[in-house]
Amino acid sequence: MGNAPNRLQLIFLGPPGAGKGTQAKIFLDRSGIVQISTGDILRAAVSKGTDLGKEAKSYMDKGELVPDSVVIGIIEQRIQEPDCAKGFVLDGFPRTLEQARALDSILAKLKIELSHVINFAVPDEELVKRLLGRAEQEGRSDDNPESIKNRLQVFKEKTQPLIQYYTDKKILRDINGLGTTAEIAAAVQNVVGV
Ligand code: B4P
Repeated sequence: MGNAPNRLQLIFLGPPGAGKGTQAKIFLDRSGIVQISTGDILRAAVSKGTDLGKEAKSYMDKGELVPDSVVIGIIEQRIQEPDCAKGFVLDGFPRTLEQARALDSILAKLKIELSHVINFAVPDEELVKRLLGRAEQEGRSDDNPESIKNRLQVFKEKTQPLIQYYTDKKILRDINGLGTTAEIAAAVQNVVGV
């Protein structure tokens, strides 16, 4: 097993508001490597009113995770699309150990490996400030105080164990998520080399 030269498979990990989506977009502009955001895919389904969207909305508005089987199915299909030939940045996936283990199986079948898992560390107070700021600007339905509190709790219970999971695999790299977006993008570039 091994990656083709120049392929990059990255995971951007971190709590809600850590800057995963923000940094994945900057990375896409710089490298041309696609961003796969489960949050964006689910929000697009909600706005189109598809069956997936109707199911996802009830979880997202409360700050709960959408069931593993749903998001795993989305990712399995998406990473086999032609625009992923140079690799991809997973933004917001995996979020549970079950998702991480499923991703390992999917990648093993495709004979590709994760390059790095970038963990953006940001204190809770700053996360809440950012998400409430976004609520004022973008009006996302899950950026309200109750849902934000739940999303942070869900992160600690369900997603934080992934830090140990990827530390054990020796591919986790911590990045300070405090600072300007340009400073953080430079730190990502330093780790990834692109
Ligand atoms: P996401 O869309 O992933 O939402 P998020 O965790 O809030 O992160 P996002 O990427 O949007 O924010 P970012 O940190 O970039 O998920 C939404 C919901 O979808 C979940 O709650 C869940 O229900 C569902 N879902 C998604 N994936 C799932 C999965 N795998 N399994 C199950 N359910 C899933 O940035 C936030 C804000 O911070 C922005 O306003 C930005 O401008 C600001 N910001 C970023 N960097 C900054 C910086 N350096 N300084 C100041 N502000 C900054």
